[in-house]
Amino acid sequence: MVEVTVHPGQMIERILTLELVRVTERAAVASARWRGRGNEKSADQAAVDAMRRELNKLSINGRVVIGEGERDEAPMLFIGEEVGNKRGPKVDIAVDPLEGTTLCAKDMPGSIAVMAMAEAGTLLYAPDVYMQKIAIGPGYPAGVIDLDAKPDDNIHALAKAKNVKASEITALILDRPRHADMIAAVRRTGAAVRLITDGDVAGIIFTTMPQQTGIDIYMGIGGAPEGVLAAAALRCVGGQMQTRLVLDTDEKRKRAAEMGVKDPNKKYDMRDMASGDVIVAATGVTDGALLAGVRFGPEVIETETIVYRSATGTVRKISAEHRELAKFHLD
Ligand code: VTB
Repeated sequence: MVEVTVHPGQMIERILTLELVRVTERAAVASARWRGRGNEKSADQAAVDAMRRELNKLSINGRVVIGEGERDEAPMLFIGEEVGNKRGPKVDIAVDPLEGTTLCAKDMPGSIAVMAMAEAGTLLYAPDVYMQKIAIGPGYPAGVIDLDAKPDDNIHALAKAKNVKASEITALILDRPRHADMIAAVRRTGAAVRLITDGDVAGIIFTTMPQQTGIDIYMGIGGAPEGVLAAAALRCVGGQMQTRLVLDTDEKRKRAAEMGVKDPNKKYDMRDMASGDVIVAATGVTDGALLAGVRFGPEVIETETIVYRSATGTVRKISAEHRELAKFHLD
């Protein structure tokens, strides 16, 4: 018989991996009831309620570092809120109970319930502002991409590292007017641009599985909380990511400073955003390239979840059939 020695700290993490899956499953099911109803607020609220309820059952001493907003504006899962039953390890919690609220409200592909849990003090405490981001998946030499390089230079450097022509590269970019110049510059290299209307956490994760998704690189400006969640996932499988907070007003600089941001122009890399051991779980709400959405049957609810663990680099896809439906607190 093979003996497996598990470090006590790792044991907690291993057990919590499945606990995290339960949390995102509940949030996904709750918000999936609101798919296609045109009501972003209710879809988000349902996910928040479910996620908070489950988080508070976990044997952790958790603190929300990425949440629904600051205390005065978010009654639940606000930044700084303590979660868990206090009988476990000290951990940082980053949540986006419904990433892609608009996608869910319109029943469009790609909305997910996502969260990360990490050793206390290791996730970037990021204000809810915009963030410049660039990311690629694993397998490239360090320093191939640079947030401050021109988009076309990044495409050419990546093509060279991949040993293909620029025309064989596909970049994923959020479809926003602010990205018009970037999109044009990427297309001028011959590379393709896939535009998404929302959901750049999944968008960045796409770069880690180019064979499946067809995406080689993500670039553009999205939310900072979403950036930290994506960095945590990338930490588990490898890849490169660089970001910078967009602190373009005194008010934003002040808020960031209060949250511990010393240098407002700092260029963060993946490890600045997620420096310790981390677990990330995401459950599909609507169908998407990463995950299938929730399926409601007469007696069974099905979910699909992906869970990443940095300590071992293990990625699990968990397809679940739920038969005890009372646990979802659906009316
Ligand atoms: C970004 C992106 C998110 O919303 O925050 C975006 O990171 C909002 O961008 O994934 P705009 O302000 O330009 O609309 C998402 O797409 C979904 O929350």
